Amino acid sequence: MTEMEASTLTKKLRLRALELGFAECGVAPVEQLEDMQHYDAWLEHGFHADMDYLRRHREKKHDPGLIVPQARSIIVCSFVYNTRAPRSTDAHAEGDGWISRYAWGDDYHDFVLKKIRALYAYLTELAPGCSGRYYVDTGPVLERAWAQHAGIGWLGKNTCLINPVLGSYTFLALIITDAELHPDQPMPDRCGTCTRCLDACPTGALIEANVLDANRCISYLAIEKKDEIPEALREEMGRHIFGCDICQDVCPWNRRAPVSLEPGVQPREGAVNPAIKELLQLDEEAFRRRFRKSPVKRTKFRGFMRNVLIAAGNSRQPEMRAYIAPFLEHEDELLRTTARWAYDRIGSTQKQEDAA
Ligand code: B12
Repeated sequence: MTEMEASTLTKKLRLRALELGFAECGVAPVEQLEDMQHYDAWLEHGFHADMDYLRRHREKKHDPGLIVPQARSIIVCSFVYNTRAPRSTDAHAEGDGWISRYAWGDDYHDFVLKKIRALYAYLTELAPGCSGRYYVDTGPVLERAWAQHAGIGWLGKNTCLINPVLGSYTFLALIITDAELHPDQPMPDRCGTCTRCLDACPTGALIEANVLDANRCISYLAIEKKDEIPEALREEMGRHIFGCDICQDVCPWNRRAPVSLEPGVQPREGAVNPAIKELLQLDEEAFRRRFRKSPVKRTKFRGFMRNVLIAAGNSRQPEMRAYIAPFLEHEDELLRTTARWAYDRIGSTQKQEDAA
């Protein structure tokens, strides 16, 4: 393929990506990424917590050629999930919890995957005989690092991919292919001297610029951690029930972040600032119904209720105790012990207030 042909093909792909609803599309040439040194150091420090798959993915992440033989190009697209609704850092009622912005609508693993699949189909139409693999989140690929090399953002101090126009409320999707495409230039870092994200993280999970210790990250604790949440971190979790948006909500690049009209990301009823009391009354069946096809289902009922109980404790509302009480006798030890913690926390808060 001549350079001219590669350039035309790349332009056509970009146009198609925009038509499919992606906000950005760039191409990174497959090469050794310096970022992989940071990745290895991160694993060595145990910052991946219990996410063992990140260790298993290491070799393939180093070499995309192990996924697609003769891989030459990585096409990275971003998809805006921001909607016009409050930030976690805005004041909200003490009886309300917080579900992460990205989880207000449908599961992006489904609807963004459909879009990247369609883009891949178009690529194979334009360049018959090429091969590739596409992923949204779950593949053994360092998505944000490739996105930076594809010129669609930089790696912020909060570790998120930030784009100067779009901000960071974006999902990433990519295609690894052996097709020859016209590469973009990596995007330079524009965080400057700002440290708002580092300063705002309640658990100190951003231990330095660009380095996140998942063991302390509220998003990890509330979504990925399967068992007990360490007591020392429960208070700092505040009323987060699923994921966390703080390090993005304080980012100045998100102040004017555009919103998406995609039906899949529009908040479902009760997704924004859900009432904790109401959530404590869900049984397994009602949980499954309410969060069908939503990212929230990932925690399953058990993990979700553990988080809701912690949020209830942190709400400091005496009337919450009546809703926590049934869990004190729950057959699952995790829910029983978390309920005890929540119940006692409200008790101790009440005592402090009475004494004051
Ligand atoms: C594991 C994982 C998590 C973990 C760990 C997060 C993390 N920071 O690594 C947990 C569960 C905590 C998590 C949380 C979230 N996640 Co997540 N997650 C992933 C996943 C599957 C892998 C990420 C990974 O490999 N991390 C390993 C570390 C080492 O990578 P890194 O932090 O990006 O570090 C890089 C740089 O910062 C730099 N670096 C590291 N150390 C150093 C040191 C120095 C000195 C320097 C200069 C640079 C540097 O090099 C590293 C390698 O490139 C990706 C999907 C994928 N396949 O890539 C999604 C992904 C990163 N997550 C995503 C999202 C949306 C989230 C949340 C916003 C969800 C939420 N609201 O709760 C939060 C954001 C938290 C945060 N600040 O990162 C999006 C991010 C989109 C974007 N615009 O950035 C992704 C890309 C999924 C997707 N397809 O859309 N996530």
